[in-house]
Amino acid sequence: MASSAAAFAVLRGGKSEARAGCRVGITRKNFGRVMMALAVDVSRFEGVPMAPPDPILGVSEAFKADKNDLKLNLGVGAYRTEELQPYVLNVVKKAETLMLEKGENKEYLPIEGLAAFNKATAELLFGADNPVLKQGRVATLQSLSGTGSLRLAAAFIQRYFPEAKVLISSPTWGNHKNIFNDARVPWSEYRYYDPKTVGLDFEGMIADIQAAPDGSFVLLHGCAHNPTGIDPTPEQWEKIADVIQEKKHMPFFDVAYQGFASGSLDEDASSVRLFVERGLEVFVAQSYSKNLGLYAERIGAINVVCSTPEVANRVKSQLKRLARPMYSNPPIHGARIVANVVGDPTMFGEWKQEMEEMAGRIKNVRQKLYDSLSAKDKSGKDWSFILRQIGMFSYTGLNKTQSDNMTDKWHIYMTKDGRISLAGLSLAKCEYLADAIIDSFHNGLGTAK
Ligand code: KET
Repeated sequence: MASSAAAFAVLRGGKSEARAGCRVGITRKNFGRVMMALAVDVSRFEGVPMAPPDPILGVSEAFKADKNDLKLNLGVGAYRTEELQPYVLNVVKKAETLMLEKGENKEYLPIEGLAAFNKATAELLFGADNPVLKQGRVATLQSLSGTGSLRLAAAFIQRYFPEAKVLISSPTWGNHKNIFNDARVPWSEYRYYDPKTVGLDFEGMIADIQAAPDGSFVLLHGCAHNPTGIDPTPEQWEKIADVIQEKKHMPFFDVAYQGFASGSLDEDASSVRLFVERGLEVFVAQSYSKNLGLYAERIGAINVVCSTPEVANRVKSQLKRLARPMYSNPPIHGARIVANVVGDPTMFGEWKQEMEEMAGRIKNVRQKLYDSLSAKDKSGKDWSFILRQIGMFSYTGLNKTQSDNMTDKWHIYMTKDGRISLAGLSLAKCEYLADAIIDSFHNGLGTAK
């Protein structure tokens, strides 16, 4: 309807009508109520404008097109080895071998996904002994990784809480706003990052959550906040929970980096567990893109902790109802990998070890980048904020112009908010990166944030 209307508009009064020759070869067909105009020399997509490149995934496209040998992709948050190659975890290969040996079929999964995956993923998140699981109070649905799980939850909010708005941290992962926009869920921002301290604006955050209308949804990053790498302390999480509880808000966690912040799966889930222990109802979107390196498998889950098992059943039934017309049911391969790894004590142990190694490699480059910056930069600038940030990223404080300088002059690809993915950095490239940052910071046109 929209495209036929657009084509019609183009021919009736749009700018193409004015172009010489456009009317040549036009035929008109009657499709019921809409009189459609078909022209051989006018595309039906005339009214479709070019979309801008994605601020994160578009960086990888630009990187691929660059022929310079020095180029470095620090855009997308994807783990690379020290040789800057993509990494498939050994436990993933093991699980896949096992799956092949078993000769499992490719029949459709139920709408809610693979039962063994849903059990494993909820246990990983909440802890296997968590009473909410024993009591059957969690609605868990396998979905299309973190993004798909967030999108499903957003559709649920739009349908059942049409008056509510979602509070999002400023700044946040670039796709959060798109997700809520597309789901037609209103959102506003709460203060999070303080450029003066290069740390958390805790008072601003609390004040904004307090000032929001009662019953708002508060989107929180479970750990390793993207893009800042700054997480609240355990005491600050308690205070955040107090305010959310007071205001009858709904906590909504995005957990895309469990295990990547501290290297410990349990520690990284402690924020979520704290809210659950208080008896609150909670949304949690999970992703296995980063911690199991299953980016392209699109494997994750949406979990909704509810006050009773009966409520959980109803919520789950509605999430399934939303998923069915969107994508019908989720893919099986990644779900089987996760179920095999998390559900098997030996493989689980091996995974934890590999994750510690990945997190350790990132910590090493973080340290080396800091050392290189401190040694090379004679301006006296304090770069120690880099060491205080955690997870895959460093939020450098470079503004857009300076970030452009990083790319245009140094062939270092990064997002324009000044975020660099340390997961895409090697020890060997730290000095080069430090040179580029120092040059961009001091000489890049424009002023630092
Ligand atoms: N939440 C956060 C906070 C996040 O950083 C990502 C991905 C996701 C969810 C979704 O990941 P998924 O693969 O859908 O499970 N972030 C990286 C990749 C991307 O932008 O898609 C990134 O920030 O580079």
